[in-house]
Amino acid sequence: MAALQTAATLGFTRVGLDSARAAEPDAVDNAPAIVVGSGYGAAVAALRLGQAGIRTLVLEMGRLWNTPGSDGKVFCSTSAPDQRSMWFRTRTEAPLASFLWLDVVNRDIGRYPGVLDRVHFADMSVFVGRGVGGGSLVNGGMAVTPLRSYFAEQFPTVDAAEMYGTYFPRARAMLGVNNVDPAWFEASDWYRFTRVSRKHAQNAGLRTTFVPSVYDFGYMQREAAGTAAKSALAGEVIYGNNQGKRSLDKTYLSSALGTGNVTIHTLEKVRAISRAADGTYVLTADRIDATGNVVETKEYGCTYLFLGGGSLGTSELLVRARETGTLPALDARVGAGWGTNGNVMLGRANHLWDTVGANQSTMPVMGIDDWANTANPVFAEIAPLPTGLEHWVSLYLAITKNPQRAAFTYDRASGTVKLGWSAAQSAVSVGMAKKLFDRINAANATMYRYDLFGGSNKVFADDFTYHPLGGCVLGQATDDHGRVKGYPRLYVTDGSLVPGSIGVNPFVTITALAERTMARVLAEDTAP
Ligand code: FAE
Repeated sequence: MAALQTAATLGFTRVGLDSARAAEPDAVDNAPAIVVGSGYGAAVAALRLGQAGIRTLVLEMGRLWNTPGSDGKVFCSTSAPDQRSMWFRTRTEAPLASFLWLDVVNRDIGRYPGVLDRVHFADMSVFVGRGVGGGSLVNGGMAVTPLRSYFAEQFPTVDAAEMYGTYFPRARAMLGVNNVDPAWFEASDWYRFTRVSRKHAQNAGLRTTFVPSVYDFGYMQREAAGTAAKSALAGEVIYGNNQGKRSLDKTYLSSALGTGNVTIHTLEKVRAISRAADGTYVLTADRIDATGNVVETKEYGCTYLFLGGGSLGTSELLVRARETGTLPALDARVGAGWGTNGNVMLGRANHLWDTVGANQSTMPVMGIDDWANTANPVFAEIAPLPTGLEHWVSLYLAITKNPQRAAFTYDRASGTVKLGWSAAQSAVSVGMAKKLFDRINAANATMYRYDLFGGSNKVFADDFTYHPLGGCVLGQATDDHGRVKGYPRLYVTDGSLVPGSIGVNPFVTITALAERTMARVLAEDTAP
């Protein structure tokens, strides 16, 4: 972390370039390689470029989360969120909007570049992390490798043997994936909620499976024993974890900065990409201050450009570039193939004797795995609802095999990029989740909760996703290694490569695909 703090505060001017560039105007900063964003795909790119000795600049629109606030903590708590919680909002917009229909979850906050964003489109909103580390700062840490057969179905042109033999293991090792100790899990107060949901799934004849995590379970056990400061056991997750989680700033990005070749600029949002006559790329970026005001507009030049702004960020940049004519030769499939990974959230009401516990860890460790049910494939993670009080709620995030896809389009009048996902497409995910949970309710004589997602008795939260995937699908908008069609030395390394669905939580897949891209690109494209 020390390396990160030092390097990220360094200025960045004209790194790694020879004298041929010296004649360029002062306003232009250049690097051989630029990486947009600092989430999973971007972090892999930055590390592997840095290790290859290529000077690299990372441009991240969020802030570096390393400075404690007045409470002594870097991130604010979920129960008393402040300005650090959300990206330029005046009120938080938590996924779980209410309890007993009461508006007791969300809070008024000051506008600030907070760590969690909820990006609204017409019929879908998308939660994303903002800051050095992207989604790793806010996510639930579930580090799941997809079923090999489903990976092969989604990526028919990728060598699955190589992925499962080389890149998935490499990604898991680098991310610091570990497993909960089953004996500790069975005895722990903090996972009673999971054991209750497991019992109810088993009563319906369903299979459950442990899922690995990037949260350090050794640390969590010390939290439980009272010998370490509580984070997962103190309700921390969607607004950041102050301890315990191996987010990217502690893994890939820290190593990237350690190479001495990588620099990160924060609070700089890339808004346009074009190409100079000599084939290099030109990026226009707005530098913002803590109030969101643009304090400077910068231009950067690079030979190699890696897009890691996530499914939304990368799709937006490329759709705009194609439609405004700055990169007119981009493939027609740029912007297409987007999906929600079939996400639906829901709650069930338990019987009074089935207590879920006042103590709940925020890190899920188990899923109900009914993916093999070809009539209705669903993988549902058993999610926590840590309120500090017994509430008898079992919460789930279901990942359904929803085949629906949508596209991003450019709206000339507003200059914005829209997402064509409709409520009818979400209804497909709901239908699948309902089939599974109707079974569980029938087997346990339980019912759904109607009070958790706003005042309209909504049972299935189908209007948001944690897993935006697609928009620049591998093998369609790019070649089989993330090279963007039509533009040499332009690459995509993030979740936009995944065609809308991967059947499990996606960051291990995104990381492994980025490792595969970087191995190929460094071997073939950057040779002198
Ligand atoms: P991502 O991590 O989103 O990073 C993109 C970065 O680029 C961000 O830092 C942006 O601020 C930045 N950016 C975007 N546009 C620009 C621009 N124009 N200029 C400069 N910077 C830009 O991308 N997944 C799991 O596998 N397991 C989980 O347990 C899990 N839980 C989740 C819980 C929550 C609440 C959320 C929101 C997500 C969760 N996810 C989980 C999803 C996971 O975090 C997500 O798939 C990855 O973070 C996506 O990685 P990317 O590299 O695509």
